[in-house]
Amino acid sequence: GGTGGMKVESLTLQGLRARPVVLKLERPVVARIATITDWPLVLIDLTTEEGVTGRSYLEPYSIKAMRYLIPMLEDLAEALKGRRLAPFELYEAARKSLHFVGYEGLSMIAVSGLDMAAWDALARAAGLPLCSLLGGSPGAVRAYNSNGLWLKPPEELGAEAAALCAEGGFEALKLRLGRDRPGDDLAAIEAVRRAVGEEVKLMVDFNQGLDLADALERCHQIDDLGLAWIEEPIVYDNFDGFAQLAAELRTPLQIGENFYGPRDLHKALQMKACDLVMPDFMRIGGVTGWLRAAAIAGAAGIPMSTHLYPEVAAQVMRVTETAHWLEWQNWADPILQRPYEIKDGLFQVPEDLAGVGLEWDEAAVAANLADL
Ligand code: SMN
Ligand code: MG
Repeated sequence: GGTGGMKVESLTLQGLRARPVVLKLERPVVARIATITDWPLVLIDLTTEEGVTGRSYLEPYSIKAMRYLIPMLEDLAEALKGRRLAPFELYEAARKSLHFVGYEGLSMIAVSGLDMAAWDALARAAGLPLCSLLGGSPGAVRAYNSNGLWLKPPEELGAEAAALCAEGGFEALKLRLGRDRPGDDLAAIEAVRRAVGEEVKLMVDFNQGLDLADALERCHQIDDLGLAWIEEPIVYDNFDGFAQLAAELRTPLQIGENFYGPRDLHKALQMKACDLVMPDFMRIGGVTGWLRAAAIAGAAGIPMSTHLYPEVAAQVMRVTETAHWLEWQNWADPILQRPYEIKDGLFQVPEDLAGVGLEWDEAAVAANLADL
C-alpha cells in the first residue's frame, strides 16, 4: 500500500511549517484545574528534499502557548535542516541543542512534534504504516472513550455516558472527578454506573485537583467501587505523594500524562509512584520517547496506556509490550481528511496507509486558522 516505497535512508530534512488552529469542543473540558471550550492544535508539515512530507499535530491546551511553540518548532527545523531524516538522530540532536535551555515544558513539546512528523515521513517513504516500519502490523487497539463526562451535574451524566458508549461500541469510559463536595463525585460515579451497567469499565481522573490529605480521604471513599483506575489525584510532580497513595489504595493508581521524557517514567517506577502509566506523546518525546518509555514499562511489567493523539497512539500500541488502553477522543477529527475508525471499542490502524497517515482537510484548516 501507501506510496509504494522509496529509498528511506536518503531522506533529507528540508523545512517545517507549523500552523495554529483552534476548534470548538463539542463537549467542553471542565476539569478541576481548568475549563477549555476552544481546543488549540499546531499542525506540523515536515518537508524533505525528496518530496515526502511528514505530518503531526500538537495539542498544547493553551491557545496562547502556540505563540511560543511555533517559533520553537521553526527554529529546531532550521537547526536540523540538511540532516538525514533519522528520527533517533534528530531527537538526540534536538535534545542536545536544549541542554542549557532545559528539557521540559515547551522544549520537550517542540521536540516531540518534530519527532512524530519525522517518523511519519520515514514510514511514508517506506510505503508502510508506522506500526509496520516498527516491526508490528496494522490491526485493532483496545480503546476507552474519553470525550466527555467532565465536571457536570451528576444528573446529566447518565444520558451522556450512554451516548459515549454508543459512539463506538465502547466498553470503557473515563469520567472526571474533583467536585467541591465529595458526595457529588460519588453521585456522578453512581449515575454513570446505573446508565451503563456493571460490565462497562470506568476510569476516573482527578486532573491533579486535590492536595495529598484530601486525596487520601477521597480516594479511599471510592476505593471499593471496582474502578479500572484512579488518575492523577494530586499535582503531577509529587511522586512521594503518589507513592503513598499507591501503597494505600487497592484501585490501580494511574499517572503519566505529565511525564517529560522516559526518565520521568523510570523515576516514577523506581519510587513505586503508580501501578499504571499513560504517557502523552507531546511530553514523553514523540514516537522516539514512547519507544524508550515502553521498553522501561515493559521490563517492569507495568501496563501502559496512551494519552491523546489517538492516531500515533494506535500505531505504537501495536508494538508496545504492555499495551493496556488507548485513550480515544476525536477532537482533531474536524481537520482530518480520514480519521481512523472506531468499532466495538476497538480503534483500527488502517491497512492501506503509509506513515501515521494524517492528511489535513485544508478547507477546514482554513476555516479554523487561529489569529495569534
Ligand atoms: C485531559 C485530557 C485533555 C484535556 C484535559 C484533560 C485528561 C485526560 O487529563 O487524561 O484525558
Ligand atoms: Mg488525565
